[in-house]
Amino acid sequence: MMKNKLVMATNNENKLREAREILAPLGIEILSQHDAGADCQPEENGSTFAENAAIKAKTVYESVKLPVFADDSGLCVDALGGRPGVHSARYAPKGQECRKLLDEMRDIPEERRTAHFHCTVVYTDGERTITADGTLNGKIAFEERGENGFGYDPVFLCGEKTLAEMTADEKNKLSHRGSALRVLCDLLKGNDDADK
Ligand code: ITT
Repeated sequence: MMKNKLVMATNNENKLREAREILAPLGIEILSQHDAGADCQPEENGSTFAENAAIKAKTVYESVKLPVFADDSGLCVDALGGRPGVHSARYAPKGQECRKLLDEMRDIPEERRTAHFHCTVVYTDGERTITADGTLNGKIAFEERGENGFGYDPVFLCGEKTLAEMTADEKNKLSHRGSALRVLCDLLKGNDDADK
């Protein structure tokens, strides 16, 4: 049966907020792992987004025994061979990631500044494990712009605007997280219809 309440395995308040904004219109309510009683920080020792998302979802599921999903995401910069990628959260101390990236890329010309955000979400309810992906293509700007969003949003250009210059709605319509969560929702619904 389609569950309209899911636990999100994350300690990142911004991901939680965005997932709520994206899933509320689809009738899905999200409980944080903290509110569900799981105060854990699973060790993300996988080498892919999918492995790390599965580690987080399964660890929190074992603790709460309710349907859970996790999001593992990051920024992949072409000129840096895909870095910081799965290491995006650990690339620099919180709040300094944009400055460090701009510094590392200061000699890279505009045409070689292509990048994408990737998000893998993994759902588990103890019986089924479902995985969905989303990406967002863009470019790394030469300076930080905008106050919204989090992480690398002030340096990620989508057309004329950085993600931090967009409203939450504008970002969620385009974002890697929005795409992955909408695909997950469709897969969950498809599964439920097949069970009927
Ligand atoms: P949890 O593992 O607890 O969910 P986390 O922040 O450690 O939280 P990740 O390991 O998936 O999560 O790291 C994702 C990092 O990638 C995140 O901390 C940001 O630096 C970056 N990131 C992911 N999505 C982003 C977005 O939409 N905008 C800006 N930066 C993003």
